[in-house]
Amino acid sequence: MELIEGLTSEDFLRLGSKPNTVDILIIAVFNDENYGMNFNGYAKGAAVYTIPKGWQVNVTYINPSPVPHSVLVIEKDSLKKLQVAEPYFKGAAVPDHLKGLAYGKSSFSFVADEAGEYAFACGFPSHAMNGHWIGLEISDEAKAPTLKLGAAEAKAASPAKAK
Ligand SMILES: [Cu+2]
Repeated sequence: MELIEGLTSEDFLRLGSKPNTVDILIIAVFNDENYGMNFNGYAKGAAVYTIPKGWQVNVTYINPSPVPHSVLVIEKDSLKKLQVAEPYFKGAAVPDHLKGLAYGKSSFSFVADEAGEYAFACGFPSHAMNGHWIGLEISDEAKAPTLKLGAAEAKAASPAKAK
């Protein structure tokens, strides 16, 4: 488990090193929830990131398991599609998101320039419709990013990581 050694839930959401940027960590198969089809231990939208509109989102994706998964941002409404084709925001996907990635790490950035309800979804065929997604709200009202895990209260982002 070298890929996720030393990482904690504090790393799931951190302020970025520049203003109006945020660093998000998404770990596929974090535990056994939803037969492993989870991100950071949550599936079916049970975790929700809220990001102020206009912020830059830097995502690090890690899959420590031998089963291929991926992540991309799609509109929440398109979760029921069998094949999740393209990311909603420019650049908001890992490479080869339909093929997936096992035992690996990848990263991407995008600008959340449109408010709405989205999802961080797995692009591996049929996974998103089987619950492999968590929520992403791009908000006009939010002043700061938050992360809500399960029934817990939404939590503010951790401080930027010391470089
Ligand atoms: Cu998946």
